[in-house]
Amino acid sequence: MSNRTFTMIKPDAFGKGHSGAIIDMIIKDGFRIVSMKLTKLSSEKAGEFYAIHKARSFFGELVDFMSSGPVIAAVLEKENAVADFRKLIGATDPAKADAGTIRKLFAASVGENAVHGSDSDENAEIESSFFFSKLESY
Ligand code: 3AN
Repeated sequence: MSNRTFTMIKPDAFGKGHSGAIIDMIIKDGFRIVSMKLTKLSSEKAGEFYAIHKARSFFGELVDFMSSGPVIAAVLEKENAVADFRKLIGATDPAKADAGTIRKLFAASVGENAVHGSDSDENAEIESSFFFSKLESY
C-alpha cells in the first residue's frame, strides 16, 4: 500500500474536542481521506493493536488509555504518506515535538499523545486492515 498511512485520533484528543481541528490539519496538509470511522477499542483489541509493545513497562497503561474512549481511525493517502504524516504529527513526546505539529498543539504527554501514525508502509497496511476489512475509495 504505497502512498498510504493509517492514523487514529486517540481518546484524549477526541474527548477534549480536538477531532475537527486535527482532521482539518490533515486535509490542509494535502492528505486525502480514503476511509474513516468512529469506534471504540475493547482492552483486548487495544492490546492486539499494540502487541509489539507487550514487553514495555507502559503496555498496561497504553491499553487502558486506548480503550478509555472513542477513537477516529482513518486511512490517508498522499505521496510519501508515512513519512509526511509522521512529520505532521511530531515527536512521540509532545515536549520534543516541533512547533505547529499536531502533538505539539494537542498532546499532553508521551502516553496521551493525541494521534497515532504508522511508522512504515508495512505497518500502515497491517494497521489499516485491523480497522477496515474493505477499503472503499471515494
Ligand atoms: P509513536 O506513536 O510515535 O510511533 P511508539 O511507537 O514509540 O511511538 O509508541 C507507541 C505508543 O506508546 C505511543 N504513541 C504512546 O502512546 C505510547 N508510549 C510510548 N512511550 C511511552 C511511555 N514512556 N509511557 C507511556 N506511553 C508510551
